[in-house]
Amino acid sequence: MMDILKRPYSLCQDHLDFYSKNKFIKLKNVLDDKSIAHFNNVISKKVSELNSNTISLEQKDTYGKAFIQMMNLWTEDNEIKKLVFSERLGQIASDLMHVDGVRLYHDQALFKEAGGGITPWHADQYYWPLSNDNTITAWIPLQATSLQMGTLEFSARSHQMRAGRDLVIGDESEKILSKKLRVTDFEHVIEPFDIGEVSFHSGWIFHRAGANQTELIRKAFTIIFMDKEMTLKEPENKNQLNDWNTWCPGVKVGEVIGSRLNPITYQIN
Ligand SMILES: O=C(O)CCC(=O)C(=O)O
Repeated sequence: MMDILKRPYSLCQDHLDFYSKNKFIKLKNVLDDKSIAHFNNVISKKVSELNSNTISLEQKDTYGKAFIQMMNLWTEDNEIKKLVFSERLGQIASDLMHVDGVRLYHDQALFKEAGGGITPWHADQYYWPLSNDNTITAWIPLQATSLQMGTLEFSARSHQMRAGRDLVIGDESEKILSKKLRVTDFEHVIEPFDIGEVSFHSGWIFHRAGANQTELIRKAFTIIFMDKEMTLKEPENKNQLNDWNTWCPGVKVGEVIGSRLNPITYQIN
């Protein structure tokens, strides 16, 4: 059944050119109905098992309202590990970045509750102590995702903008970045996701998601890949320091990030 996780995904030159230019891409049929149903099931079970939250949505801040967040589920569940180690996903990330292989930074489940709030504009790489931007997040919705559920939105080519890279995700980043991005000619891409469609975005692209206006949970699972040669840089803020300790334990500044939490998931033979 899970053959699809191993099967190569063929990317044409147009895909590669689109990604190079825009630093994100949405690809259809990366996974199929069966595999999505399966991972929806296993990931949902794991999230409910691990979720100890008792605070209601109303009591949460903007970040808390955006989603229930559970990290590195591959270390908790062997089925989820199959998805994270999927050759197909690793190959796509590797090809889009033009590198010889990728390793894991971390995975996470991002479940936007019914009535959950927006995910404010932000760029991920602000949080990461990584020496370059050869990073890609695969955002895998676990159901068909309508605009009303809060799909992932991108500001195409916005990696060119340096302003706003120092912003923590929150009310401020949403306010400042929506204003800044509005006066650029970067296209704001807001599209639904079909079942099996997956997006891939790089660390400096600005992105957000809308609120979940439905009665259903918007379930997404993300896998953050980096070039297998990625080295650790001196952290530039306390979030990067925290990420170093949490996601790359024991790695020294300047070294390739090869801790037990950062296995190579795909490489060209
Ligand atoms: O799922 C979301 O709402 C946001 C996801 C995101 O920002 C990311 O995966 O980088």
